[in-house]
Amino acid sequence: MRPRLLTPKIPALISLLFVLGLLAATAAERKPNVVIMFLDDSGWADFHPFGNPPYATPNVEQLAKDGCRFNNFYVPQAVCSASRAALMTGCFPGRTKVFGAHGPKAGGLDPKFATLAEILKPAGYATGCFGKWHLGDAEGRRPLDRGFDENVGIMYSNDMWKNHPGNPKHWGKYPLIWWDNGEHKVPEVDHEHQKEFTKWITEAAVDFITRHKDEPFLCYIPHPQPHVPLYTSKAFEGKSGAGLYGDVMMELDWSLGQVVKALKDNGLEDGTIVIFTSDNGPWISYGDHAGATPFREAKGTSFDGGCRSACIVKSPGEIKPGSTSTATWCSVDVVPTIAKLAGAKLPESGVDGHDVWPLLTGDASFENPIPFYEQTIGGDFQGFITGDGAWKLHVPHGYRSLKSPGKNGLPGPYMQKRIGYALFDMNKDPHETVNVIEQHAEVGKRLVELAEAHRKEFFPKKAAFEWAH
Ligand SMILES: [Ca+2]
Repeated sequence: MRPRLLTPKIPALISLLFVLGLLAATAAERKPNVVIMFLDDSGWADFHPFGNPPYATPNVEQLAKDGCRFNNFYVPQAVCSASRAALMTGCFPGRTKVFGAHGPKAGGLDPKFATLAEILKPAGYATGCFGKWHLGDAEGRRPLDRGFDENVGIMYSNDMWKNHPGNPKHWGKYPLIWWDNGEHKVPEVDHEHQKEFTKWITEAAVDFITRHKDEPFLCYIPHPQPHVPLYTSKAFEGKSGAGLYGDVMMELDWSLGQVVKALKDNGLEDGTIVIFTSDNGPWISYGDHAGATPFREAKGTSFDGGCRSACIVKSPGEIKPGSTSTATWCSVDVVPTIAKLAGAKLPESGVDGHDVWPLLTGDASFENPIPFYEQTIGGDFQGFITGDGAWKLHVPHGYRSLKSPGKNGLPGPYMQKRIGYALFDMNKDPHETVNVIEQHAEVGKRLVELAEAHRKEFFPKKAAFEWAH
């Protein structure tokens, strides 16, 4: 049927209403700016108020006073690229197949999975990525190809270079490049450049915030530190009195302070959500060059020392200042939560996380709708934490455990261990010490069945899980 033609007066009225509506929307609800500071290998206890390290972290403490600290925040894989893909897409590694840490020329994130920047851009956002990308260094996979308007930093880990302590020949095959908006600003990074990384990244982020103060923006700051090799600028050398790791943490804390100050200076504090966390737990084989976690094991394992990160979220007027939450959520929830706030459309292929804004704002009636958050290492599905945070299930898998710590930038050895079907009551036993799968056989059976259904869908080549208790 052909539409009826409108009389001339009605289109004019519609136009007027449209313009008035637009003006009202602009005045009343500017979309929130989003700042995500994502550290690399920082342990849960590396900052006050989560831990009590022997160095000062006043800016992180202030962020916690102004926002909410989340004690039960997870990443779905405690390794760099996999964790970043989950944050950027809202999908588990089991879906994106981004596993482990990608070296130079490795595939990175398949463009069929939209990044947070690609999701926010159509909603009117300016987008910047400052730091370590690690989702592909080839043409078509870099930040400028993946929805970011601006990019400064490195494409993979800062130890994938000619000065690698264990295998310089292998890692030195390709130069570590410092990129600046598509250009090779430093064609081959050396020690003196690494010392400036935290400062350069901070300056770029502050500059981006200042230039984009009149439009909504996503400012993603994935610092390459405190991943080894540790470096700090001259201003922070020896500053902590607690060794190089302390100096590095103090510079990262300074960086956070500079970013928050830039928001304040530009009158943006009230309209900005700040998320501060780490991609995974500490790389403990590096001993005095690694951070600390109170939880079991560390980076590269699916125990909480690897996959539970300290997290603070600040959103003035929305999140209660100085609050603490033990609600469980995960980095895959960031994309759907931010997309909802920004009025942006999620990809039709779907995401694994959920909009958890009520959880972030302390709505006690909110129940996390997700049954569990997948835990993987490499391509190995190793278990999950339930969405209510009550249970951690491990299915049989091998894992690395520290034999003896290294020193001064050199790693110590790991030994291999193995765990069978194990169920931990995370409310009573957050350190995963007592396997209660026999005492809670009904829970165990239900969760192993859930794991088996997930395996079938995402890891079909892995042997089936069987309940045999
Ligand atoms: Ca990492």
